Amino acid sequence: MLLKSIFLLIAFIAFLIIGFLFVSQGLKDLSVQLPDFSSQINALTGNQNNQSNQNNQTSQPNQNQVNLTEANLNAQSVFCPDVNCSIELTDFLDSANESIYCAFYSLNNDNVISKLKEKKDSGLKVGLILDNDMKGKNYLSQIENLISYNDNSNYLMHNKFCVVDANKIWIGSFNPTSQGVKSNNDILILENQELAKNAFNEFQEMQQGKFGPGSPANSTNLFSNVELRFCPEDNCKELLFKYLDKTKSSLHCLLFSFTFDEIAGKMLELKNKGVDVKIITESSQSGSEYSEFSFLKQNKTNIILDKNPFDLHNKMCIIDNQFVLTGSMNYTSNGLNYNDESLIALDDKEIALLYSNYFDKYWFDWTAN
Ligand SMILES: [Ca+2]
Ligand SMILES: [Ca+2]
Ligand SMILES: [Ca+2]
Repeated sequence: MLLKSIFLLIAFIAFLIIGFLFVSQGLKDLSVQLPDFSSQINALTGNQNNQSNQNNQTSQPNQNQVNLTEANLNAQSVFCPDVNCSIELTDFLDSANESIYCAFYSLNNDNVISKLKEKKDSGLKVGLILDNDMKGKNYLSQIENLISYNDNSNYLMHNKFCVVDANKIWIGSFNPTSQGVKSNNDILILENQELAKNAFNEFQEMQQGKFGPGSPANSTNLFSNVELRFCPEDNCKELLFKYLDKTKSSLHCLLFSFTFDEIAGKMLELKNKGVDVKIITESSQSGSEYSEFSFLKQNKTNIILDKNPFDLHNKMCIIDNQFVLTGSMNYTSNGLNYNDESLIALDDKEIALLYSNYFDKYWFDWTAN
């Protein structure tokens, strides 16, 4: 009996020792595996960071360029519906002597269509890129031979620019359509060969069927007082935030569709720092659950809705009465990340004053009872 008890005790102790060794070995294995596993996670996230850094580097044009020179620019602005933008565009196209290359999301204005045909018939080189939303429209039949379409339906060819005679560009928020003329839109007309070349390169790129994310990030920034980028490849977000970050006294924006949280967050941050932030956004877009209207309003930022029964279609901001940011890019995820868009930043006090007058007029009209 005693022997049996001693045997059982020894067996129990042996069991405990073997069990302890087994568990501690298991823990050792785990303790070896855990660092490996976490180092794999680190490696993965590290790689991802590197990758996004690389992407940022390739899509932020000319970050290393220094000593940019001031562009010799002849700049004009056009504001609708204060003037008839289709007449202004037709006049602009009429001024061409050699070539016209335009990229528009949509086009149904008869005068513009007739002018393109007339210029082509008189021997000019004429090219047009439209979004595939415009394909098969009857009124385009007379110029169908001039048109290339964006055939990728995952995102829009949303540009609104023209280059004429390789030295003048028309660029802004205006689609030459019946709706476009009655809506609020702004356009810059800039005379500069390098900017025109940049826009023409983008035109050619799209004509070759290269649209959207992954199309060549080939915009070059040569100037200290103006920069033109084409989204999504040229990192328009970086350009926009470069200017938002340096805002000191005022930020006045007219924004058609506004759903990009990070931009609204930045505006609130600026407002809280004492910057005079004023935003007008399109009323028909403000009901979207993604709209920043309620967020900014709840946070006591000066934001109002437009009273144009058509669209407040601008995508522009005036910063410190000195800088103008405008183009085709809505402040939305699609605008910043997926569609073919343009964004131009201009440092020009005279043009900024014209933009401020336009802004102030509508701010006054639409805040008055
Ligand atoms: Ca492109
Ligand atoms: Ca490009
Ligand atoms: Ca409206």
